Amino acid sequence: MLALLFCCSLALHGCDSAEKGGAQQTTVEEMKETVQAPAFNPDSAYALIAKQVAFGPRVPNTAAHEATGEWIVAKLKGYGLEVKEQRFQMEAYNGTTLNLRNIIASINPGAANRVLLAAHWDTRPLADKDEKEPNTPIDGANDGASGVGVLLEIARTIKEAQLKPDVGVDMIFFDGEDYGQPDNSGLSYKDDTWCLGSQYWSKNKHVPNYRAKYGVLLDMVGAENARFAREGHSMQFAREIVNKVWKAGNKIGYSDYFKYVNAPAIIDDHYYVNRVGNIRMIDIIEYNMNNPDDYFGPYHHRHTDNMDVISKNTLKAVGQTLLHVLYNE
Ligand code: AHN
Ligand code: ZN
Repeated sequence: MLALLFCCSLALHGCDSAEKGGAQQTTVEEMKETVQAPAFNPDSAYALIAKQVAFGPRVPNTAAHEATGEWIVAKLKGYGLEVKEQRFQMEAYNGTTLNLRNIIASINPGAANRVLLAAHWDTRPLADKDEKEPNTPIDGANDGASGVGVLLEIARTIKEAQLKPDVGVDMIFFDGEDYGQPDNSGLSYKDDTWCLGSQYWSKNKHVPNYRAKYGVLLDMVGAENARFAREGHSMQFAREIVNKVWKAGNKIGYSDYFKYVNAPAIIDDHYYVNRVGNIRMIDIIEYNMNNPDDYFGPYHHRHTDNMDVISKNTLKAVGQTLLHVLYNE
């Protein structure tokens, strides 16, 4: 849909004088008529998260991981997206060879103007922050499954909707994000042990010379009362995109979630997409504003990261905000 421009002060003051007036100047952005995006269904997103968790922990080199990858591909194809898979191997911090798979899906593949959405679909092989059973894998309902659930539900919503966004949408489901070196591994610190799938993709795009206007990464976007702050690398690489998304979230009623608060920079998939892949990407990631000792929520890398932490209200806030952004590009 073409953005409809109108000059709101024309009738009262005449366009020229209003513009020269400075204080009354209206930016082009504000003069665009807002497109109403279709409704994001949080019940459906919740079910898509529960389904992933039911496979068991999605740890690379396990049957549950393989089966979940197949399921994500089948879901995307079922929603009419064009799907590409990247299978590759990388070595983990502890020397294990990981069999990994990035999944890339496209809506409206012919559109030149594109937005890239991302989430990681693997789960951490350990619960290294948990006092109990720190060496067994976690459900990763929030850390992993929530972002995937929101993306799949966005794909389903666009498929079902009569009105489509003008912009093309690509979705990347990164593998091997959460196999990073634990703090207490006893090994000397190694760089670049997290985010293996995004490191691979950033060097080996699924399409040569792939370009997107910008990207949005979702990580831990499902916990009850989640707060999303302006993360440091997102601000450093893509401040205007943070502003755009936060403005959208606040405008449509989710000011409890999208906070105008700055948070420290973290290494997450968006870091490699920005630094190595040369595509600006922000991270929507929960920030625990009340705990100076831990960036993340109390369930993080613990066995409590299960379906009990997932809130449909949070899923709705994130999913509806992203749909609003896509439909207004
Ligand atoms: C670090 O802890 C360095 N990065 C967090 C990335 C992450 C882990 N996201 C989910 N799990
Ligand atoms: Zn994690």
